[in-house]
Amino acid sequence: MAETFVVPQSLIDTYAREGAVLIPQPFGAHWIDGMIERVERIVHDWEAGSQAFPVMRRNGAMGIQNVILRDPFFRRWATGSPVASIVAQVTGSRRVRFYFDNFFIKEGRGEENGTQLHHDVPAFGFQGTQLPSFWLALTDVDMDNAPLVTYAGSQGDFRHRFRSPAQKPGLPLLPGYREPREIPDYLAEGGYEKRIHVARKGDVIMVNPYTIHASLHQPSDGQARLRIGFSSRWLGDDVTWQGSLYHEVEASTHPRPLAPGEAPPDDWFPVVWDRDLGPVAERTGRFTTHVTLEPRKGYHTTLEGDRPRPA
Ligand SMILES: O=C(O)CCC(=O)C(=O)O
Repeated sequence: MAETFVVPQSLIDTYAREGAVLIPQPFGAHWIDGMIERVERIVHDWEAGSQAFPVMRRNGAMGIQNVILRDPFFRRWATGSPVASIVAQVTGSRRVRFYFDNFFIKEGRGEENGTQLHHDVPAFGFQGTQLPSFWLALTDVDMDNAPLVTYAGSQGDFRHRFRSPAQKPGLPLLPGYREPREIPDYLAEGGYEKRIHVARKGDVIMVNPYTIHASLHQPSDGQARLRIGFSSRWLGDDVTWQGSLYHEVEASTHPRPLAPGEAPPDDWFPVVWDRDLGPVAERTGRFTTHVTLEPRKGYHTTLEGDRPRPA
């Protein structure tokens, strides 16, 4: 039976007001210990030549994507721990579906591995206000270990979009988007206060997809430190497909083109948790998603939506 965790109303209010909130220790130690053991094993095996997980190491940082789909322990966490019900409580969503996940591991020393200012909404083809990042600390993340930084209130009225600083070069600036170099002006104009989220291993920081965030970097003091953040993304009631040229890879994974404004199809993104029915995926065993790293061959995305690629 899925475990429960009741999020205090004060934290739900903080998330609504500030666009981010730290939730202290919502999971039993067995989940956290198991996840740490698994991710250490994944990195160890990758260093020994395994290709089972897509690990990327660069500039004192390491990323691993889509671990939940590939690893049975992480899948059990996604369906049997309180994660999906916490997402529902904090975002006010009636139903929650799984989207994808990525690890943000920092193992370097110095400025190169801080995360740049950005928000998540432009990076995803599915968009809405109920699509949080559920960022779980798997190490202590002190001031000197690259804590997350968010700007309170910068989720604004959900109309602003800065294209991703990590976007593939050469794409045009689409209508409705601004350049990421304009983010500091947006923050200054709004007077949004900077919050630095020092976290203990096992703490969660939930971030609204419109909230501007970043991370500090590890200091250049010669000491090797490991900082592990595990970010899973979840789809709530108001999320629909808004794919554009910026979401070509994601669209290419879809078995059929989605219409703009279409809700996540049930068979691609089955419900994990429902306010009336509780932990649906745990009971039915139906759990999957459609974001993978490997674009499906034969699809491309146009400004009107994604379409089969002409022969
Ligand atoms: O952990 C980090 O440094 C960045 C995390 C992040 O940007 C995210 O989860 O969206």
